[in-house]
Amino acid sequence: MSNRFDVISIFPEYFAPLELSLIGKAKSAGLISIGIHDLRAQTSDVHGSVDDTPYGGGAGMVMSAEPWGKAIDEVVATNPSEIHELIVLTPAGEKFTQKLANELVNSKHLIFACGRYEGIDSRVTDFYKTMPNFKVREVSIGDYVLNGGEVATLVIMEAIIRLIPGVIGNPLSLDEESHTLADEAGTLVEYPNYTKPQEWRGLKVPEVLLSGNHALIAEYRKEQALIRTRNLGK
Ligand code: 6GU
Repeated sequence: MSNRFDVISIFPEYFAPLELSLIGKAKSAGLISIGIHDLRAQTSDVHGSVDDTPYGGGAGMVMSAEPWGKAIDEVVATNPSEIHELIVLTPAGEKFTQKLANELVNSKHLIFACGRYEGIDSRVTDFYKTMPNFKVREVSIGDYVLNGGEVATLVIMEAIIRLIPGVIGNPLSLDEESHTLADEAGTLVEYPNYTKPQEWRGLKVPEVLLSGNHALIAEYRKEQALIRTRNLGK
């Protein structure tokens, strides 16, 4: 199970929300530990430069390899884990899914490298891919462009941390969620939920949910999940 998370970014302030809610509680309870690291701490010039113009020309700036190498080495030196999984956030990465969250929760040590600008000098991933105790993945959260990997890191960390035993009050609720429900055709989104009162603004809770017939309720929910999944985006 993941229990150590390190994040490297030029905007450490982005990660203040990790103190809140279930993730904040998981930290206080000692279920996980999180380190947030300022990339600029690894620079030596007065301006704290972390980027430069791209070889080959083109618009925008590229993040330099050296501060990244130093920051990653420092994080590794203080976490003597047998294996380190480096997640580099980039819109050019593989798509983050529930399946990937289920896989990453098994990594003991995750390091998130939040790129900005036009990305990080490619030799950083090339180098760590050659390290025997490293796994490197480039990950995107969807087909749109953000200003940097910080928000994507928050998304991915939340999806992983809630899977760690003890973080969620009722772990059975994980089994009935969107993207965990499945049929022969693939994953489904969740069925619609209702709570009291039985009638709200003239809208009634579906009768079957009040019937107490568990088999019938399960059948109804499966059908609703299928309908919702089929109608996504329509
Ligand atoms: Cl991980 N980074 C950026 N900059 N944009 C994204 C993304 C990541 N995932 C989707 N868009």
